[in-house]
Amino acid sequence: MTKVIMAIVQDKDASLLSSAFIDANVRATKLSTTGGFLRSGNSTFIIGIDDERVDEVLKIIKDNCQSREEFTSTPTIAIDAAAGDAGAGAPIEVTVGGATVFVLPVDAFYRY
Ligand code: 2BA
Repeated sequence: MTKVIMAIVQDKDASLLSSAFIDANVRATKLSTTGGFLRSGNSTFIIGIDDERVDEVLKIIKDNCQSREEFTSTPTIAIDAAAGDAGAGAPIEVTVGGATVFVLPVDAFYRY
């Protein structure tokens, strides 16, 4: 086990992605998380994997997650300020990516 992949995906894709990991015999942990900007739920997968399978896992993520247009349901103060008085409180549209992925080195791995 040489890498940890952390993948933040949309809830809508999480179930399909979980199934794809099982089919490919990739072990993963799914966390229910919240995007800092939209403040709505998303899913974060933690995957411990050997170096030689990193590309395979990235492809599975890419193939099972899609980007979507979303509207902010609870606009932040920062958005309101950027929009000016006229736009205060108005929902804005953002493109949420299919997956935001970090690949990290693993110093040690234990299973007890
Ligand atoms: P959220 O923080 O809820 O962000 C959702 C989407 O809102 C983002 O999609 C982006 O299109 C937009 N957005 C985020 N911050 C913005 C800002 N300051 N100004 C304007 N638009 C902004 P993605 O970039 O695809 O990100 C999807 C989710 O991935 C994020 O949800 C967050 O949970 C996570 N994420 C993205 N980049 C990250 C990073 N550098 N570190 C940690 N988590 C990250």
